[in-house]
Amino acid sequence: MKTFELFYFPSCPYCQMVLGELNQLTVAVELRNIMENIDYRNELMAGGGKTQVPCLKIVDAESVTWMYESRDIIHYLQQQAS
Ligand SMILES: N[C@@H](CCC(=O)N[C@@H](CS)C(=O)NCC(=O)O)C(=O)O
Repeated sequence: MKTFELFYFPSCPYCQMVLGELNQLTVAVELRNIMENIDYRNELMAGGGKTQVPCLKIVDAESVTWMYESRDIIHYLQQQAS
């Protein structure tokens, strides 16, 4: 089983595209606003290697993947929903 966390901030247009898509899908994604919580920003930097948002953290039993790029994230989430 995989879990998902989306690192984002509200005024980012790329994040809004992903959030808009999320509203259409039934995939459970926990939201991590990096402007609201410095711990999320630090986690993103430490794990993903940069603070660019949106970034989808994908966790499964064996690995953690940090996916950047709104288009890739949207495409990936659409696949998870289908
Ligand atoms: N090509 C990227 C662009 C993402 C992007 O430019 N994000 C900006 C916020 S709107 C950002 O995180 N800038 C700060 C940084 O790169 O550290 C995408 O489509 O996701």
